[in-house]
Amino acid sequence: MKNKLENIRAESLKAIREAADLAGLDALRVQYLGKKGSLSAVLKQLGSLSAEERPKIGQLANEVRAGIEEAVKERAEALQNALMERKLREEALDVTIPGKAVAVGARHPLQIVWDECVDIFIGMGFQVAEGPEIELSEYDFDRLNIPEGHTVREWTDTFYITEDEKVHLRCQTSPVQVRVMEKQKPPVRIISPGRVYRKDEIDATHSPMFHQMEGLVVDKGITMGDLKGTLNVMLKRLYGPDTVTRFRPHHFPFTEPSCEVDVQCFECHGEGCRVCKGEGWIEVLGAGMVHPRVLAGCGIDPEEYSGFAFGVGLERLAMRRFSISDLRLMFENDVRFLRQFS
Ligand code: 2NL
Repeated sequence: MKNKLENIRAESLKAIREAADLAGLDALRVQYLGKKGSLSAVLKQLGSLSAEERPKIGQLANEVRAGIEEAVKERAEALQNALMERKLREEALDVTIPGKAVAVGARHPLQIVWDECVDIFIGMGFQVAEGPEIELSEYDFDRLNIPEGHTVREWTDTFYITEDEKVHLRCQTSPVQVRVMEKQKPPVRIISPGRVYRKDEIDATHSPMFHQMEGLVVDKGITMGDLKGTLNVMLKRLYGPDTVTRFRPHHFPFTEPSCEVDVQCFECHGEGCRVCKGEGWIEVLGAGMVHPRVLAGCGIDPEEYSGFAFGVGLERLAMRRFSISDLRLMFENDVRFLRQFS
């Protein structure tokens, strides 16, 4: 029996030292130390020994068991350490590798002036109104007091959708405001930014599609003073607090009286230079008191209410703001152009 125990000790210790992984090691532990293991098998035979031998063999068996347990513990630790080291090696992060750059876009220059204008007017209590780009000629022309025979109504000036010229791509955002006046009792305080269409040939200053922002205020007692005050605030916010403005008489069918608004040239301060083409002034927008016929056509009594309106081209605003010399750059979507405004 002594030999058997020594054999078990030698064989098990060798196998345990060579165990390749934790699962294999556990199988060995069961094989040698388990209830049905080889050590238990030997111990079952202790009873057949003489009283003299029994304690010696018993003690030896205990030593063998302790030795095997110790070996299993050591091997388990070694395997666990090796496993941890491999994981640390394999899952190591190289924190010095440069990160992946996120491609951040830039707002389009047109969007920048659009947002700025909207902010300015929201700050003065206006609401933003939107409407269809395909309009009824009734709303884009007739209701705005634009008579038959006006150039804007010509085939050559407008993109008609229907043969009878009753439906077309809007050439201003005024019909949006007509629709608001029809539905909403004064006070009305709105701006309507959006796309408009004219049948123009493309060049450095013309495009068949461009963006306009119109504004409209209707209430009791609205005067030219309100118009001037509001537009001065807008232009000073856009061009700086020292901006000098000029309101010059003009004609629009939908306003009476009407005016065009200039800002004094920021380059020469009115002297006349290349930027203002010798004028000293730069035209920025058109405006006027809403024509009584337009108010009446929308169900608003012009005896009780008055209003002012204006329209400004957003491309021109952006071109002046960012010194862009060619309108076409706005619509070519060349990233080298767009990145300049980030
Ligand atoms: C321009 C400037 C303008 C308006 C637009 C307008 C809208 C309604 C009633 C009256 Cl609903 N007027 N809009 C007024 C004056 C000027 O645009 O240069 N247009 C060709």
